[in-house]
Amino acid sequence: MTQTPEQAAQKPLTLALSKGRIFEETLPLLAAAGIEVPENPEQSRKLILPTTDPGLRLIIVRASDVPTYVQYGAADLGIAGKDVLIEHSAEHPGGLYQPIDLNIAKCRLAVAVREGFDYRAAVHQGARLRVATKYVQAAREHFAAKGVHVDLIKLYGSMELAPLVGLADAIVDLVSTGNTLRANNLVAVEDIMPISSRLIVNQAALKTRGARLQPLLDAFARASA
Ligand code: PRT
Ligand code: MG
Repeated sequence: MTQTPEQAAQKPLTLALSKGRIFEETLPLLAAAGIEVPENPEQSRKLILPTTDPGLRLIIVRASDVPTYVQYGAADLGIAGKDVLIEHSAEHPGGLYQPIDLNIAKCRLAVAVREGFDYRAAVHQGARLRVATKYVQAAREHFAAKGVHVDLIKLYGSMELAPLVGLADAIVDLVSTGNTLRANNLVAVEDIMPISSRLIVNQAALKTRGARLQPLLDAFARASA
């Protein structure tokens, strides 16, 4: 894996992102920088995608793995939701430079409960709440700041099910249209924070490949302003 500085300078920049909404909403930002992506990861199943800029390639990874690829330098930069970045930073503090809020893949992190569950009364009475979530770090900070005692139950998906089958009193989940909550007879009772995706950059790449990275960072900043 050891490279001479000349080899490193010639290697294309690698941008890590997840398929789905982040990929779709990144395409217009790349287009604003004059860069097109000829292949669609949903169809091609390729994990490394060329772009029309020979100096830039994409890698397609799980949303929660994007910070890991960037932190270890396997990707020079990446795009990840604030939700993912909060959970990652709790385990790997200080490893990532997060220069630009791209204002894409927007939603909010919220507390939701079963319709009819009196969340305010439970909080007011000082009841110990069972909260299921994938966002353990953000949830812990939120309830600690409010002085609410919670037992957090870590889940990896389908949080909406937990209150319906008695696993938890509440969930902390991302909400965009609210359709998923409604379909499962849940209601959002508290907003925790607005979420959008940020550009993240490997610290070493910023130093050694800054001249290559800067025009791309500038283009992203202009396109997302
Ligand atoms: O899906 P997978 O398990 O592979 O990973 P992921 O869910 O982490 O990835 P992906 O692509 O679904 O989400 C990537 C990023 O998009 C997240 O990290 C968020 O920052 C952002 N984002 C924006 C969302 C949503 N909106 C969103 N609505 N991520 C997830 N959702 C889910 C939410 O968890 C809930 O299940 O959609 C459902 C609610 O949607 P509504 O419209 O019914 O309210
Ligand atoms: Mg998803």
